Amino acid sequence: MHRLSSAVRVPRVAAASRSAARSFSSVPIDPSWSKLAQEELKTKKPEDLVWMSAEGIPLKPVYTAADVKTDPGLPGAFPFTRGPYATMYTNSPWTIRQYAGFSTAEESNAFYRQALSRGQQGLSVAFDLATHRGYDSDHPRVKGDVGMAGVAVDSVEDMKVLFNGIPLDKVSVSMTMNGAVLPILAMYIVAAEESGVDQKKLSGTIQNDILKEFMVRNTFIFPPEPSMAIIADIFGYTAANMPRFNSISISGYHMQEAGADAVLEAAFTIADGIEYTRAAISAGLTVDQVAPRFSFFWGIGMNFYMEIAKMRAARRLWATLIQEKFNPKDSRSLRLRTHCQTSGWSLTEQEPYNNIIRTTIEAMAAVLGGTQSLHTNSFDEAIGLPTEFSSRLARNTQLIIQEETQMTRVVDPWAGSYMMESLTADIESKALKIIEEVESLGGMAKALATGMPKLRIEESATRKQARIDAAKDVIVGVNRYANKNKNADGDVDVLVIDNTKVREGQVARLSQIKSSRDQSKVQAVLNRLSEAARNVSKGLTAGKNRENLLALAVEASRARATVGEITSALEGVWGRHAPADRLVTGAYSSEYTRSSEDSEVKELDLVKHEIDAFTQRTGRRPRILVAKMGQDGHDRGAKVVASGFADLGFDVDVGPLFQTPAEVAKQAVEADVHIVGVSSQAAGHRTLVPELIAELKKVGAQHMLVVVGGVIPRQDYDMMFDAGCSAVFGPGTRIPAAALQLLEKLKNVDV
Ligand code: MLC
Ligand code: 5AD
Repeated sequence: MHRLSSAVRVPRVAAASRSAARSFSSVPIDPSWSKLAQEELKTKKPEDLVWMSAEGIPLKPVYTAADVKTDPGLPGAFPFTRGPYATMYTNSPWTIRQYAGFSTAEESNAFYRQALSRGQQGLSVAFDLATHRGYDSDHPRVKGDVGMAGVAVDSVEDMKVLFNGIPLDKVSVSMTMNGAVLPILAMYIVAAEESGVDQKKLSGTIQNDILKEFMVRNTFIFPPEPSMAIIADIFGYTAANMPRFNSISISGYHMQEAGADAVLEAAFTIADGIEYTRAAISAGLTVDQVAPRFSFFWGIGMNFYMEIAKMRAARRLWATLIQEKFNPKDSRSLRLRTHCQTSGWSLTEQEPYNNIIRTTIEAMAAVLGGTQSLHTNSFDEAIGLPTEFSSRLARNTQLIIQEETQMTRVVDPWAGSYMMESLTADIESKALKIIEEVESLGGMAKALATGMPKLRIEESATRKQARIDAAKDVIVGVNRYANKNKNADGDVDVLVIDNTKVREGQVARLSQIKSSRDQSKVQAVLNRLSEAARNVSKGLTAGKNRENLLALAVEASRARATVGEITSALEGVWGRHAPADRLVTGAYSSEYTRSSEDSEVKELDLVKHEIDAFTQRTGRRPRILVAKMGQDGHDRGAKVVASGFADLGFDVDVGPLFQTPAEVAKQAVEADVHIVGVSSQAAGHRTLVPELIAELKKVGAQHMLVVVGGVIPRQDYDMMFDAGCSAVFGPGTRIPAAALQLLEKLKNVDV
C-alpha cells in the first residue's frame, strides 16, 4: 500500500486569534442619542446596534462631530484624502476601462474596436494564462489554457493584430502582465513603433506588480530577487523613454479577491508601493523619477461605506508615508491615482441577474471613493467569460452613472460626513499598524518570505467562507431567499471558445514567424539577454555595468523572438519559481461554530459522525487531494476548501499549482487518496478533467472519486459527469454540504 507522500503534504499553521473585540461596551456612543434610542429599542441596548466588520472596525448606529478627529483638507492637495486632482470629475470623469481579451488577437481586436465605438474610453488587455507564464502556445504544458482566460499573444505579430486600427497615441492601454512582463511590454512598444507611434507618446499602464503575484495571484515566473530586478529595469526604461506611461499598477484588488478585508488590502498594497520605491532608489533612480508614474488598483466589494473610506484612507497613507520616508520634491509623487474593479468574488452563479445590481452598487462606491479608471464586471462573471450582451450592460452601468446621475458634479461629496471621516481614520490607523509590522520585518519582500501576508489573507478568506456558510453574512439568492424554482433564473448564454482551434492557429503563426526571421540575429539578442540575466544574479546594476532587460527585450521583439524564447533565455539562468506553501487550520471551524445556528452546528456533528464511521470501516480517515491543473493560479477556492475540509476532519493534501493531469494522477496515487478534488477557475476543466480521469485509469486508480469545483458553466456539467466526475460543485457550495455528499458517495466505493 502507498504511504503518505511528504511532497504533497502541506504544513499547517494555526489561525491567529481574532483581533476584533467582541464586546462593544467600549465603543463610545453619543449619550443623548442613546437615551432617545433606548425608548425605541425596548429590551435591546443601543450597543447591540453596533456592527463589527470583518476588519475589526465597529460600525456604530450613529456618528457625531465628536467622532471626527481629522480634517480631510482639499482635493488635489496634501494629504490628498479627497482625491488626487483638485477638480476631479467636475472637469474630467474617470476612464471607463473594461478588462477584456479572449481567443485570438483578431477576435479581441474586433471586440475592442466595437467597445470603443460604444462608449468605452480606454483599453485593458487580458492575456491568456500561457502568455502570463511565459509559454508559447505550442508548449505542451499549456494545452488547456491557450486563448481561454484571455487573448493568446506569442510575438509582436500577434500584438500588431491586437491593436490594428486603434490609435495608440490617443487611446490609453492597460496591460495586465506581471510574469512575462518583459516580452509583453517590449512587444507593445515595438507594435506601436511599427504602426508609426513613438514610445514617448504611449499612455497607459503595465501591471508589473510582482509582489502581489507571490502573495495571491500566482502568475510569477522567476524567483523573487530577479523578478524585482526586472521591475527596477522597467522603472528605469520607462522613466527615460515613456514619460506618459504608468510603470506599475500596485494592486490590492487581487488581495481582496483572495479574501483580504479592506484594512489588509490597503495595508499590504501601500507596503508594496513603499518596497517598489525602495527598489527604484537602490537601482539608482530618484523617488521623483518614478513615483509620479506609479498607479494603484483596488477591488471594490459590497461593503459600501468601507470601500469608500478605504480609498480615502489609502490616499492619505500614501502621501504621508512617501513624504516621511522619501521626502520627494515633486508633489505628484505623493498623489495616489487608482483604477478600480468591482468584485468578481461577490458575484454569484445563482440568480445571475442579481449581479447587475451588485456591480452597480460597487461601481458607485468606486466613483464616490474617487477612482481614476474603472472596470465593472459582467453579470455572468461566476459562469464564464462575458458575452457581447453582458459586457454591453457592464459598460452601460458606468455610462449611466457618468452621464445620467449628476454624481460627477461634486468632488468628494462624503467629505465632512461624521461617519465617513471617522471610518477613514479608523482604516488609516489600522492599516498603518500592519504597514509598520511589514516594515519591521524589513519591508514587503522580506515579509513575503516569512509567509505572513499570504497567511493573513488566507485566514481572512477562510473566516469569510465560514460566515457565509453559517449564513451570518447574507448573500441574497444563495444563503437567503434562494429561488427554489431553478428555471425562473433564466438560461444565461456563455462564451464558448474553441481552445483547439485557437491553439492550432497560434502554432501555425509561430512556425511561419520562425521560418521567416533571421535566426542568427534572434539567437544573438537572446544570448545577450542571458548574459544580462547572469549579470543581474551577480548584483550588477542596469545602465552602469549591465544592459537594461527591457531594452534588450525590445530588440529581441523587433527581431521576432517569441514570448517563450525571451522567457527561456532568462529562465535558463534564474530558473522557474516553485512556491512553498502552508495551510491555515482552525479558522473555519472556530468562525463557523461561533456564528452558527443550532441546526448548522448539528450538521457539523453529522459530518464528524460520518467521518468516524468511515474511519472505523477503512482504518483511516477519508483523504482528499485538492488539485490545480494548467496555468490557472487562482487558488482562493482551493485553499479555502482545503482548510475547511481539514477542519472538518478529512486528511487533506494540497497539490502544487500548474500541474499537468499526469502529475496530479501521480500525486493522488502516491498519497493514496480517496478523492481528487479539482479546482478550476480559468475554463481549463473541459480539456483537463477528462485527461485527469484517463491518467488515473492508466495508473490503476480508477476507484478514486474525481470531483470538480469552481467556475463551471451549467452547460458543462453533463460533460463533466460523462467524463466520469462524481460531483460538480459550483460557486456558493457550502463546505459541510459538499463534505456530506462526498462521504455519502464514499460509502459505495470499495476502499
Ligand atoms: C484627470 N486628468 C485631469 C483631471 N483628471 N486633468 C485635469 N483635471 C482633472 N480633473 C488628466 C490626468 O492628469 C491624465 O493626464 C489624464 O487626464 C488621464 O487621467 P488619469 O487620471 O491618469 O486616468 P487614466 O489615464 O485612465 O489612468 C488611470 C490610472 C492608470 C492612473 C489608474 O494606471 C490606469 O488606467 N490603470 C488601469 C489599470 C487596469 O485597467 N487594470 C486592469 C487590471 S484587471 P497625464 O498627462 O497626467 O497622464 C486584472 C484582473 C486579473 O488585473 O487578471 O487578475
Ligand atoms: N475578459 C473579461 N474579464 C475578465 N476577467 C478576467 N479575465 C477576463 C477576460 N478575459 C475579469 C473577471 C475576473 C477578474 C480577474 O477579471 O471579472 O474576476
